[in-house]
Amino acid sequence: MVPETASTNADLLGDSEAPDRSVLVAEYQTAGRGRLERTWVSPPAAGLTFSVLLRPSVPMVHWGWLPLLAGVALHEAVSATGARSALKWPNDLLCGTGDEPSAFGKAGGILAQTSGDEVVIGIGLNVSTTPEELPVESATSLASSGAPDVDRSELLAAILTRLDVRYAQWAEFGGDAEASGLAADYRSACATIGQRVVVTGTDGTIHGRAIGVDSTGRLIVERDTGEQRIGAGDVEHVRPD
Ligand code: BT5
Repeated sequence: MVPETASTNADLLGDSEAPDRSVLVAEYQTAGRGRLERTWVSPPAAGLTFSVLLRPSVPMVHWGWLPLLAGVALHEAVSATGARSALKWPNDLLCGTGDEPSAFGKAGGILAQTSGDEVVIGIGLNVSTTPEELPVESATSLASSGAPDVDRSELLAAILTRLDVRYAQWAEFGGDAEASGLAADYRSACATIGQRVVVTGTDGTIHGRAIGVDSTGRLIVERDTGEQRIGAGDVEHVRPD
């Protein structure tokens, strides 16, 4: 645990001395990273910002499941606090209080980065962050989602435990997400499936209905022109008119 650093992901990435499952927690990040050069912004001690270094023994072809696996672990630990949560594909944690999980705000984000034989999974989660402290309108926190008194240390321990259990199960099945049950659990936690979506990715912008997640973790989108499988991108859940 460090009081402050630029980015826990940056600190662990490429650290050849760090053993498998090293964890680095920071109370504050001055340059927290999101995907695609975006940032993660969180005031000191209001949330959790940490990274876990993994050296997976399973074939690299399955590593794409790791950020989704982390999403499932995060969802499980957060749900146990009493907050309602769901995943937005690929791995945003949504929380909220209404009836419709797909319309919840973003309470957590995951950034997986690979270097050689290591994968660093970074998790940012808004815990007691107030609406004024949240950096964007689409963000929320556990405190605003029905879990006002969460102990951050206990929650961190719960997330790491769930991550450990999920990782061991997945590794036991050689990284096979279907055989290990990970894919099924991901699908049932994922609020994106069944929604009208706009997906922005390397193939441009796609409009359609998300109808599933395949066995490699890609989002299946049904369009007028047929099905498309998307490996990476940003999803917006479109509310019905
Ligand atoms: C993510 O990226 O959501 C991954 C965030 C990972 C952060 C962790 S913290 C520990 C570790 N060390 C790091 O340096 N990073 C990891 P992405 O899907 O690209 O979303 C980024 C977008 O989320 C930003 O452009 C904002 O719109 C929004 N955002 C930034 N801070 C947020 C916050 N605290 N809560 C909700 N949304 C936020």
